[in-house]
Amino acid sequence: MSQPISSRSSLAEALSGWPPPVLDPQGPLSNTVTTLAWVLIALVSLIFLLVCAAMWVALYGSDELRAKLGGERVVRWFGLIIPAGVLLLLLAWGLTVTRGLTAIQGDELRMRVAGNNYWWRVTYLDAAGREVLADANELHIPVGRPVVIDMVSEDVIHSFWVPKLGGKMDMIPGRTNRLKLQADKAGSYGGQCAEFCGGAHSLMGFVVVAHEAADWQRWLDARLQPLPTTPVSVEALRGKQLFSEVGCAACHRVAGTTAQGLSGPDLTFVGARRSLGAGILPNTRGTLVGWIGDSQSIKPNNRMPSYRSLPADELNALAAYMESLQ
Ligand code: HEC
Ligand SMILES: [Cu+2]
Repeated sequence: MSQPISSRSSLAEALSGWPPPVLDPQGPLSNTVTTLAWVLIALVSLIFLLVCAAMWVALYGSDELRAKLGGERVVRWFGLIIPAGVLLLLLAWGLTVTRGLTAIQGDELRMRVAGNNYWWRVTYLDAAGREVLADANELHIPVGRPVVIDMVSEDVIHSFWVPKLGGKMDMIPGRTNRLKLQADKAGSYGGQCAEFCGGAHSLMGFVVVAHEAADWQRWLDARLQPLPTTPVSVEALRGKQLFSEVGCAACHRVAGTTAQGLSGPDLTFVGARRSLGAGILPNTRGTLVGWIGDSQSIKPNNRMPSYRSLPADELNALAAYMESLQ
């Protein structure tokens, strides 16, 4: 998918919706979670006030009042029966309203997202769970249709969180957890790893881009077309050669080429991404050059070596090749 350069040239725009606001639900599933949160907050506040009042009575109340409220009956009711009842009711209600958050109906879009230090492997699946398309750090979804995401981890525990669209789900090595998301409005929604996973954890973001249903289908169809085999410019061609010569291909996959490395993000469509480095930089020629030349300064501890010894023209050629991949 080609985009005008301007649409990915400013960080604010690239990462619109970031940092993700926590109490601004934009879909039915996050609505449920937010309602649950507000009811709990309201109830807890009420109980807190009651406890404060009881403490006030205990400390400053008249002897008469204290005698009245200090009996065994009061303790039995307010110390045992009412708290137990309130907790049981809340548990039952919470379980009921959140059941819909994970139930599978069958018409959902299916995806798999794998947490990695410090980026996200994104796979689109068909209804039978077969892989259709590989990408990274960005999820494109249709508006108004629930998306069921299988959450896995390829190293340590991560947590996938897009507050505006749905709940938060841990990614645990050796397990598959499920999370449902749904967006009601087109737009981009920021997400963030919500479980400390190592040095660059706070720089492990991503974007969910919600398209109108027809636009999304067009987007998917375009991505499933055979890829162009010749780079768009001489510079990009030079970059393509360098990509295998200097070893990028050992870690990165570019579909339709000999680059099939899997330990880094899939770069087949990297030129179309809104951001680089898992949601931390806008995607421009300048940031591509900066990232390839010294990603360790930009995102300390990330798993890609800095290429400080490459001359500027080679960095530029590599960046041109990256830009052409879309
Ligand atoms: C040792 C494996 C390794 C090698 C070699 C490597 N990379 Fe990476 N690369 C990674 C990893 C891991 C990331 C993800 C870093 C992060 O965001 O935490 C990454 C990220 C990137 C990104 C950003 C992708 C995105 O979606 O944000 C680009 C572009 C990139 N690499 C290009 C290159 C180029 C060009 C080379 C060769 C000069 C190269 N890489 C060599 C592992 C590698
Ligand atoms: Cu993480």
